[in-house]
Amino acid sequence: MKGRKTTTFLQPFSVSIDLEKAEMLQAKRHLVRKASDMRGYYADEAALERLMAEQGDPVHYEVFETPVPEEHGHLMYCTSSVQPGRVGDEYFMTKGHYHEHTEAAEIYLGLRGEGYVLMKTADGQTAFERMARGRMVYVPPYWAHRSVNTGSEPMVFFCVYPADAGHNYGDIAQEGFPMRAFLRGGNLEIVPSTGKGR
Ligand code: S6P
Ligand code: ZN
Repeated sequence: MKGRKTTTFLQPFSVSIDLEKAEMLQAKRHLVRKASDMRGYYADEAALERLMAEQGDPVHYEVFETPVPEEHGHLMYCTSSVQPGRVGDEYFMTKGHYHEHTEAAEIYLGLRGEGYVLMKTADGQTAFERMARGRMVYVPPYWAHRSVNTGSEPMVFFCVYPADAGHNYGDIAQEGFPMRAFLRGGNLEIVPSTGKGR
């Protein structure tokens, strides 16, 4: 083998993903984001409070991971599951982040449900790509990404990205996202943000 080993040496391993349920089995890390974790993110803050008053504190999304060392050379992988639902007329979504090392790209592969990945750059470019079972979305370096479930069942996707990428939520918390996904008049609308929420 050529070259010096500069990252943790691991034995090969494999994990199962139940493709019917779209669940990573035996995941070792499980992150849950509930409505109360999403305060400040949706356009209609009052609608989020109403939803919590009516439904308790429903789960908005979960991430299942079997971690590897967060080091250059390794690849982190996970499944994310975004619940169906709306806050007012805005679809449930993830917080969204840049990678701390902004040159780190990411691949999403849709396993279940449908929705969109909203993306933005720090210099004001925006894009969105459709997510569905069997569809791959490439999030290039420098693009912040947020996932939105526009369907009626959980939207689940597999993610893989450089394990040392890190996550930067602070910039989105400050800048907000320049577009949002709504159900209006029975139709999906992805429109520019008008100021409220992140
Ligand atoms: C990680 C990858 C996903 C998200 C997950 C939750 O780089 O993009 O696993 O972490 O979809 O979204 P967020 O924005 O709360 O991290
Ligand atoms: Zn990411």
